[in-house]
Amino acid sequence: LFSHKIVLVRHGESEWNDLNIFTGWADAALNEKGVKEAKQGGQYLKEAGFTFDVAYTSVLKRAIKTLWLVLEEMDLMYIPIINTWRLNERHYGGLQGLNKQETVDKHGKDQVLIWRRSYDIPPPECDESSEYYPGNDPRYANVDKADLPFTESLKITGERFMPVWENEIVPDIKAGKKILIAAHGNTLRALVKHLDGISEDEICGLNIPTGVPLVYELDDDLNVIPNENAIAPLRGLYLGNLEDVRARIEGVANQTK
Ligand code: DG2
Repeated sequence: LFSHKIVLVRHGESEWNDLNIFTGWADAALNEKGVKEAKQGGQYLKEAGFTFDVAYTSVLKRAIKTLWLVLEEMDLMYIPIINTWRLNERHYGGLQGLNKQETVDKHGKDQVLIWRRSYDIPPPECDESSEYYPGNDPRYANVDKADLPFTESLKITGERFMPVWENEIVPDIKAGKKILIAAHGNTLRALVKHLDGISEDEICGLNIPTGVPLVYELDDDLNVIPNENAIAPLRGLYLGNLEDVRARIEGVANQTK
């Protein structure tokens, strides 16, 4: 049986993750802990004998830097890197720059959970004059204005990432290339929802930890071959100590207690 392996990794902890601030398309840097997590992730991949032919990431520095650190640990800095805004984090609209706990205090835990984790309810929009509207950021000058969001639900995030998945990544996988994707909490939630066929209800309870490589084995039709040590509802395998991974998943959930 011929199978393909694909590895996903959320960036290491960012300065805004640590400050518990909604980030979205804001370009927060990795902090020291995040740098360590990224290097550790690279070490796990190296020790497990992984190698890659091409890597995909967003145009946000926390994911890009994570990818660089992973590739450096693996001595793979020469492979091509494809940066695409379509892998950016979900745009958090009017919540970007706000503290998550303060937002709970103001709007209530249930409302914030809907904004963070519901499938198709987007957070409030940001203003067109806001520094967080991507139309005001030169890095998106070449993107069709109609594609630039004022806010995004998880559903919209998945829909704008899917063209890259279908038209670039799937053909690469089918051509036998080994792919690494360094992205974000919610872009990866959208991708694993697709890969694992997770329902709209179940995706609300799913949190992705920072800096932990997540390995998927796919058959020739790109269906997931479930790993026996996967943490449900995922069917892919997190590398590293699974107790530690579970604790980190809890930590993400607890950002808005
Ligand atoms: C976080 C995810 O994105 O936040 O935008 O604040 O993965 O880029 O750090 P990331 C953000 P939650 O949806 O988990 O609140």
